[in-house]
Amino acid sequence: MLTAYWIRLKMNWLKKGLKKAKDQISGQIKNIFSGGGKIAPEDLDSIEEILLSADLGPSTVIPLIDHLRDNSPKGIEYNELLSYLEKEIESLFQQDRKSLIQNSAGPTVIMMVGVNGTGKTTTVAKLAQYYKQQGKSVMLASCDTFRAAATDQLQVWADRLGIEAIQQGAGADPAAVAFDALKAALSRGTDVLICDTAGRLHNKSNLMEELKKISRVLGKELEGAPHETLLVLDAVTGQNGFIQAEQFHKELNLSGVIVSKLDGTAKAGVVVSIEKDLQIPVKFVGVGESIDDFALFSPKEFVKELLEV
Ligand SMILES: Nc1nc2c(ncn2[C@@H]2O[C@H](COP(=O)(O)OP(=O)(O)O)[C@@H](O)[C@H]2O)c(=O)[nH]1
Ligand SMILES: [Mg+2]
Repeated sequence: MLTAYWIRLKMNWLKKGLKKAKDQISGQIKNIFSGGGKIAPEDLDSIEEILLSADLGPSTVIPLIDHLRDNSPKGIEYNELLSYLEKEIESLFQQDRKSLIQNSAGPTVIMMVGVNGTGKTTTVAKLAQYYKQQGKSVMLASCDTFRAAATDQLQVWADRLGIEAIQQGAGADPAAVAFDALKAALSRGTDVLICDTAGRLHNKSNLMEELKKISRVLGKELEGAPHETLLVLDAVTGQNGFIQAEQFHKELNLSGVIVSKLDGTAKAGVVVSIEKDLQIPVKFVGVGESIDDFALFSPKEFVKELLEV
């Protein structure tokens, strides 16, 4: 059961999540080599453009291409180019990769944050499913009290998953909901509590202050909580998403990023910028709207899939 689940996630992530980016990168690189043999140094401009258009960012792309220009005056073979790019891009990711922190004394508390519409609520459900498949008990906290629809949406997922979502309805204090939910998780011995939050608030409330308050309240009730603060970032927003990550990290000290909607864009390179320039690990990716469209992020598989035909 668990194995089938993992295989499905892995296939989804590689095929579905990276299809557009793969067409953009390996598809076009292949075209440059279509005549066979080596490519000339002047073709490196086209390779540079291809990598930039996938949002790999100038600070990553330019040094790579400069190195090839300086060191391959007689041209480069296809395989040589691919293995160089694979090795170098993979080395930009954090090498010592940890999975999500577990609070063995229980519960493990996770806060999901991000701007409106990035996919937080959907990702809360995907992560709950991920834990359920590992035999863990999961509870949700409906801390997006901005609209009644937000609570309803989380409740629909909770019902489908057969788990409980603690809620107080629209307009309630999000920190009070978090407090209630943590109390409930502690008293029931729940393994994992995932808190959904709002991406915007009512007039005059400051989103970051509200999120910090939720975090403080959780930490007061249970030492070390929240154990993970995960930002959901919509891959389609590219560079804008990168700025969001920077802002959330400054305020909330993120423990990781989940990149959603990777299926909808060729700009998968944003994943590299987040790790390299912000030094925040990308822990999972979302590759569609259904609950299984989700996978643990692996830099090796990511780079291989993007570059190899
Ligand atoms: N294609 C695609 N759509 C997604 C993904 N994750 C979420 N969505 C969709 O994005 C929209 C907003 O998601 P929601 O979870 O409500 O975002 P929230 O406002 O951050 O809670 C919904 O229509 C989701 O189905 C994903 O990985 N891929
Ligand atoms: Mg939501």
